Amino acid sequence: MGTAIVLAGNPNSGKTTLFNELTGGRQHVGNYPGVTVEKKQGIYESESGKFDIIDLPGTYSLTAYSLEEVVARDFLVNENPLMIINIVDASNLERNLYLTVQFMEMGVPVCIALNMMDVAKKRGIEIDIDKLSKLLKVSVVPTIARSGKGKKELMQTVAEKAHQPVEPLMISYGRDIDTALDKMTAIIQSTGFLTDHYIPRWTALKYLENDQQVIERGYKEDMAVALRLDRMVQEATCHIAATLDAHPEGIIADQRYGYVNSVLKQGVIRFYQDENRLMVSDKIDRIVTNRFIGPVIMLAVLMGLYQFTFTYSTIPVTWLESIFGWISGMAEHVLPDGMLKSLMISGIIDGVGGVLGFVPLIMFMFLGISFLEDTGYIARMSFMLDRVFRMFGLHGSSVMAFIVSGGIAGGCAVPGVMATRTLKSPKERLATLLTVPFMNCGAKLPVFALLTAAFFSEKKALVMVLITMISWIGALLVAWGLRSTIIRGESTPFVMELPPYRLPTLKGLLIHTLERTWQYVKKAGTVILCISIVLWAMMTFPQLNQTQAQKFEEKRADILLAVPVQVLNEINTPGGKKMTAKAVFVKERLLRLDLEQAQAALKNSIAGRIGIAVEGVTRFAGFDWRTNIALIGGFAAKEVVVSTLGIAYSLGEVDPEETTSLSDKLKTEDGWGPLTAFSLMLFTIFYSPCFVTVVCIAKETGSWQWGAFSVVFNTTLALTLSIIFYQVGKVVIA
Ligand code: BGO
Repeated sequence: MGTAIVLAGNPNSGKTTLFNELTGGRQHVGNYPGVTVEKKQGIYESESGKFDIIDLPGTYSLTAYSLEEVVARDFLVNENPLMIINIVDASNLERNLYLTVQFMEMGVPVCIALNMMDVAKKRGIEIDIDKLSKLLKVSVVPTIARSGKGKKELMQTVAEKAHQPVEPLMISYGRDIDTALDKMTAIIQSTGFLTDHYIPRWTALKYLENDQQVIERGYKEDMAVALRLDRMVQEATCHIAATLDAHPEGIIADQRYGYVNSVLKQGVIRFYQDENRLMVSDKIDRIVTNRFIGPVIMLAVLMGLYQFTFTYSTIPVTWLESIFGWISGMAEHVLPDGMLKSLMISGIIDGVGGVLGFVPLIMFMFLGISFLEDTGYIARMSFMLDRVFRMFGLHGSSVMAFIVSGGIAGGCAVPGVMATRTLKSPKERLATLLTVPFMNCGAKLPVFALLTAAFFSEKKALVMVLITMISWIGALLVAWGLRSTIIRGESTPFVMELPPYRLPTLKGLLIHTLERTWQYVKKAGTVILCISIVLWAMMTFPQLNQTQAQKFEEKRADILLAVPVQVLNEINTPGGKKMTAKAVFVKERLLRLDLEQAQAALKNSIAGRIGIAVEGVTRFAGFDWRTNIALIGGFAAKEVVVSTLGIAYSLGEVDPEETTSLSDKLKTEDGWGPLTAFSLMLFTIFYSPCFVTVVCIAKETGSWQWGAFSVVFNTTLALTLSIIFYQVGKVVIA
């Protein structure tokens, strides 16, 4: 082992200042061998000993991308210094510790000089130094290099720890990388490959990071082993690209940051304002996080957020509906009957209306959430609920997304998915956003209302409670299942420290809200419009062929030919004087014919054909082709289930708010009963989210695979549950 102590750290962390403080006038400047990078050397001498101090070039990482990084790394490997004094900027811990972790992975002894403590204090950052030291298992000494404060303690610690053996840090990089790392490390160890220079796991890690310097050195050292390692890296890279759609290098960097983050989140950092504010916060917390009153306050706050999002946003939603209603009316009036008119109204205008219709909801929800976030209340809520949610692999903050999505029946999964942005851990966020669609959004309610009115009119309240409980239990169990299988991984340690309460500024709230809302419009808008048009086409094409259409025309002609001209005039002058009984009768026959034609057209469409094709499976859950078409329509928006059922049962488009005629009809239909109705409710809770939610899931996760997953997984789950329920129910009733 050499005798030098090196100073290493990020640029601007205060290395030069500390170097000057330690060495005073006893320093000289040269170059590192073969390169023009400046090398400063000096001597520190005190009662704790005499040390050579070398100032390494400032770097953020230890890859081989820049000359500075290569120089720093080579120096550590070739000169084998006694110890690294790693200067860490206390006001920017996360970024600085990223480098620290890499030193520790190299297995070189590290002592942290936690510099800029004055700056951190000014910024309201308080650091638990003992905890940081304990978690990282390295000595940490606070310093203010500018004033020389802490330098003596630092050098005493260095003298004490310099000769102690160190264990290299081993971070888990996730199953795929860890498996490759272990296999490669074993080969490196058994062949002694580059072991004179690096520790085996570090070499393997650098191979996976595609580090050209180490790879070139490897070829010179032993071509056979180097090629074997190359192959293993290629295999791992392909596997990771296929399974995680990422490069090993990216995952390694993410996991390192994840490690640093988890250390910091275990109570190492605390932000505070000033003593007075802290005391006020403590007093408020005594009530707000109280074991008994806390949950009541939380429920009230959640109800308040829910009310705020869904009550006040109805005003702009109504405006938007009126505007789009007016535009539709204009198109209806101006455009000639035909395909273009149908596309304009049902595809484009409804599609744009659909995108913008969510904007007020999202805006109001984010305004509410930003307010709770900025005041500091969300941290309290997460703190109180974390233990419960953690059991299911979620996070305390998941609760808001569930509530907004319809945890209290009547929300909406689109803002719910967006609300998961408050979750910092990617795995818990993913599990939350995949399960929030199980909540009972406002669009599912007309379906429940229709079926309850038809088959459980005596037990409306009980059915609603049951449905709410099933959706919560289902969502939590699925989250647990996902977190134990495909989204497996440690839960993020929860930040137990709670920031002080603050009064948010209006400007801050508005900026947050507008930014997040704009992201929804920008990211999801165009895709939603396209899918809206595709769904319209699925429900419209292919149209009835000429012979089929002709048949309806002939029937219409038969009716009209059989009535006197006077009655025809009565029918054709709407708003005229009261119609005679004969005219009313004829008009009803014509209307019934229209409805039959609409039913035939729907049955003939792509959606209709799919509905008929899957009947072979869905009848085990009690659903015939008509229900199937309605459920396909529900992919556009869940309330469409009701209106499409209306068309499928020749009642025309049923208004989801007014379903008496449809519920009366279902009561008398063959194949319908309480069992089928509840099976359909179960299916409605769990099956594919509407496509707007699917687009949001894809955009928020950054992967269409997760969007597709939510469609396939949820529908399979829903069908399985409904079939089990229906079949068991049939046996029990029999
Ligand atoms: C300037 N506390 C404070 N407050 N500042 C510090 C500390 C500390 O503990 N340690 C260092 N600084 P370098 P690298 C400057 O140069 O040692 C300051 O890259 C200025 N310059 O004084 O150079 C230090 O070697 C004009 O600040 O870092 C320096 O790692 C106005 O952090 C800066 C204000 O230190 C970087 C500061 C013309």
